[in-house]
Amino acid sequence: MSNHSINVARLLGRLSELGAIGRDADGRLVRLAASDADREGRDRFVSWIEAAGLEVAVDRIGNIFGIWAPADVTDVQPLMLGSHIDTVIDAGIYDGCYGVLSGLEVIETLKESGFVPTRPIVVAAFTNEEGVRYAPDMMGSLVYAGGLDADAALATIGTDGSKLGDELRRIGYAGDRVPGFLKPHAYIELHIEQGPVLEREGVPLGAVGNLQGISWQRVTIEGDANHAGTTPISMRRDAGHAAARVVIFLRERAKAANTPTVATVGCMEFEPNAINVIPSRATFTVDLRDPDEERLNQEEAALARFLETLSDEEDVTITVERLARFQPVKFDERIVAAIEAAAEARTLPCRRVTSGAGHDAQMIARIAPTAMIFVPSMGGISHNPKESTADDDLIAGANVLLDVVRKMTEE
Ligand code: HGY
Ligand code: MN
Ligand code: MN
Ligand code: MN
Repeated sequence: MSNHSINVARLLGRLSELGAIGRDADGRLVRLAASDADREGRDRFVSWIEAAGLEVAVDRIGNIFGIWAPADVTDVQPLMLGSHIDTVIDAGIYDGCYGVLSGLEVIETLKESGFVPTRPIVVAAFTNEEGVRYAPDMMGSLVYAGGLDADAALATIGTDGSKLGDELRRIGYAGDRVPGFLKPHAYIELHIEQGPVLEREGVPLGAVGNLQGISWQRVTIEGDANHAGTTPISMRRDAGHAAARVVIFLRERAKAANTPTVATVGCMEFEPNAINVIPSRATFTVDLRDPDEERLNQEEAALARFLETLSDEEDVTITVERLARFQPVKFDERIVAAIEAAAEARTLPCRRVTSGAGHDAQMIARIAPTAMIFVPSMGGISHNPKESTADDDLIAGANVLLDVVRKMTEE
C-alpha cells in the first residue's frame, strides 16, 4: 500500500482558484481558447509551474509545458501528463483542469519528497481541446501529434470571425517551440469521467481502455424566406422545418439502433431569425460518436443519404462541411494494467471504461503509449456548471496517478 500522497489542500485550492477565472457577467465559466479569460487561466497555471521550479515552454500552437528534467536525464524521453484548461460555455471547473493540475501536483509532490526520476516528467496544458471557438476540438494536441499542420491550425477562423494565430499572439501564447519538440516516452491523462458509469457502479476509479470515434459536421440548408401568414404550406421552401427533420432523424435512428452510437445537434441558427418569416437558411452542427469505426462510417453514410432525400422532398439546397473526424483509439495495455495495479495497491475498486468524450489522449496516442484514468462525475454531468466530483475521488485519482508516475520513473 503506497503511503505517498499529493498535497490535497494545494490541488483542491488550485482547482477552485482556476475555476473562478473566466466568469462572465452572469457568473458562467467561459474560458474559450485564446480568449482573454484563457490568457488569465494560462498565466495562473504558468505562475504555478514557475513557482514549482519547472522549466516553462510554449509551442507555436500555444501548448504550455512544465518540464522537470533533473540534470542527468535531460536527453531521455519524458513521461508526459496533462490535459487542457480551456472550457466550453457555462462549464464546470473540473473538465481538463483536474488533469492539468493533478499532473503538476504529482510533479511537485515527487520533487518535494526528494525523489529523482529516471526520466523527465512533463505536465502539458494543450490548446483548444474543446473546439467551441475554433474547430476541430483537441486541436493543440492534434497539432502536437502531427495530425494537423501548425500553420493550417493557426489560420483557423473561429465562430466569432477571429483567427487563432492572431488571438494566440494577442494573448501572448504564440510560442516558439516546434509542436512535438518533446517526444513522450508515455502519456497519462487523468480526467473526470463526464458520464454515469463509475457513479452508477459505485466504483471510484476507471482505467480507460479505449475512446470512441468522433465525427463533427456543419450542415447548411438553404430555402426561401417568405411570409409566415400568406404562404401556403405546399409552397414553402422552409429551411427551419428541414433542419428540424434532421434532428428527429438522428434521434430516432440512434434510439432504434440499440448500439452505443450517439448523435447531437448542439448548435443551430436560423436566418433571418424573425418570428413571422419562414427561415431561408438553417445552419447547424452534427456530433456523431461510436466506439466502432465501421459503425461510425455507416452513421455518417446514413445521414448523407437522408440529407439527399430531404433536399428533394423539401426542395431545399443542403451543403455539408466536415469539421472533425477522429477514429476510435485503444490505449496502451501495459499502462492500463499499471493503473489497475496502482488502484489495487491502494485497495481502491477500479473498472475498465470506454471514454465517450474526446480527450487530448486520443491525439497523443498517435505518437506515444497512452492511457487515461477516470474518476466519477456526480450524476454523470459535465459540460454544465453542475459538473462535480467528490473530493475523496479527486484525491484518490491524483494519488493513483502519483503511484503510476513514480513506478514508471523509478526503474
Ligand atoms: O467533445 C469532446 O468530447 C471534448 O470535450 N472536446
Ligand atoms: Mn476535457
Ligand atoms: Mn470537455
Ligand atoms: Mn475532452
